[in-house]
Amino acid sequence: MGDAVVLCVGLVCLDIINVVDQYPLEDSDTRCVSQRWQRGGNASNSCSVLSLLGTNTSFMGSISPGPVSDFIVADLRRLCVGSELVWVEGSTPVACCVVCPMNGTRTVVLHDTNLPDVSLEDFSKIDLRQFHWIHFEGRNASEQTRMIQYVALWNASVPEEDHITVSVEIEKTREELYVLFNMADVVFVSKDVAQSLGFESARSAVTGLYPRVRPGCTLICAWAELGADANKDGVLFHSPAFPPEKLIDTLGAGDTFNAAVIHTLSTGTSGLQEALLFGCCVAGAKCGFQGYEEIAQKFGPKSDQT
Ligand SMILES: Nc1ncnc2c1ncn2[C@@H]1O[C@H](COP(=O)(O)OP(=O)(O)OP(=O)(O)O)[C@@H](O)[C@H]1O
Ligand SMILES: *[C@@H]1O[C@H](CO)[C@@H](O)[C@H](O)[C@H]1NC(C)=O
Ligand SMILES: *[C@@H]1O[C@H](CO)[C@@H](O)[C@H](O)[C@H]1NC(C)=O
Ligand SMILES: *[C@@H]1O[C@H](CO)[C@@H](O)[C@H](O)[C@H]1NC(C)=O
Ligand SMILES: *[C@@H]1O[C@H](CO)[C@@H](O)[C@H](O)[C@H]1NC(C)=O
Ligand SMILES: CC(=O)N[C@H]1CO[C@H](CO)[C@@H](O)[C@@H]1O
Repeated sequence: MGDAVVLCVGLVCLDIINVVDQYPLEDSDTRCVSQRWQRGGNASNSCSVLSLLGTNTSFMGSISPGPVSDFIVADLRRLCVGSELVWVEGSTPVACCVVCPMNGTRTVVLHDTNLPDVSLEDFSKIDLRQFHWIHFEGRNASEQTRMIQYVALWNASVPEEDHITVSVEIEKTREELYVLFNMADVVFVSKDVAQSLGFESARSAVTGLYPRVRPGCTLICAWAELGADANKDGVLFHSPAFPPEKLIDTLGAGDTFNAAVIHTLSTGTSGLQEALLFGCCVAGAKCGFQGYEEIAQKFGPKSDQT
């Protein structure tokens, strides 16, 4: 459905990715199998996947002028992701990632340059008429709460068909983010957060955490190679994982899953069970290749799947 434009708000950074066949020893001097620059950040990755799946999408986040932002801006354009960038002074964050497919590990060292987060003031400057779905990567709960309240006011002022659905991702184990549980229509809670709150499976997490969300909310928890579970008003859903023949690159599997679920739900024509299955299917397939591009051939609008 071409008119569902999705905005994702969160971090964008540069990922310098080194693929190695053996994790390097400290103070050693080794070669990698391959190296690439990739636009990263959870919300920014989800935008790439949404666009490759054929959903119009824009990214909103803070960025500082310089060679890193030149790369990022060109890459957003290359993947047809619209941008609502907030230009600030400082330096754009860069992450060095060492991906070791043999061990199934991806070690990330992020230089979080603490750019000021997108504020309500920035957010209130964008034209909300173009968006039907806004996804927030939980980072700054107080400011994001205000933005979501702003969307609620917007909803109240426009006809039903122009209402904006809100989703949030609660990925980091930071207590102050947990107020976001009860602010959205769709909540993605990570395995990390679920485990830190004492849950040992996706199913127990979506059941046990349901009292924290609003009635009618869709609560979703992905659990790596065990797939994902969801709960909507006490009705439980599950999808298994669909592992690729060979694990190549699991970096961003979670972001891919979120995007594929949002892609499915935002068309409004498919249910939650289909969304979970599609999420696991695309995320699993993504673990079998580097980066995201192949998603377009396998699952995009011109492929024969979906
Ligand atoms: N090893 C795997 N094999 C098959 N599917 C996987 C694997 N890892 C992740 N997935 C798929 O990706 C989805 C998201 O997983 P999860 O959120 O645990 O990823 P993640 O490790 O947080 O990814 P990242 O942190 O790199 O974004 C899972 O529901 C599953 O469908
Ligand atoms: C979605 O993107 C396509 C291609 O860029 C564009 O032609 C179309 O008008 C967009 N739709 C909306 C609703 O913005
Ligand atoms: C990777 O796997 C090898 C071989 O099993 C093991 O010796 C090594 O400790 C592992 N490294 C990490 C970082 O897990
Ligand atoms: C959240 O964002 C606002 C606006 O950028 C900023 O003033 C505030 O310090 C941020 N809070 C945290 C905890 O980062
Ligand atoms: C906006 O409207 C949609 C559709 O009615 C509703 O599901 C959603 O909760 C509203 N969003 C907010 C933030 O109030
Ligand atoms: C930059 C950033 O916050 N990356 C995170 C994206 O999400 C994964 C889990 O899905 C984290 O491990 C990353 O650190």
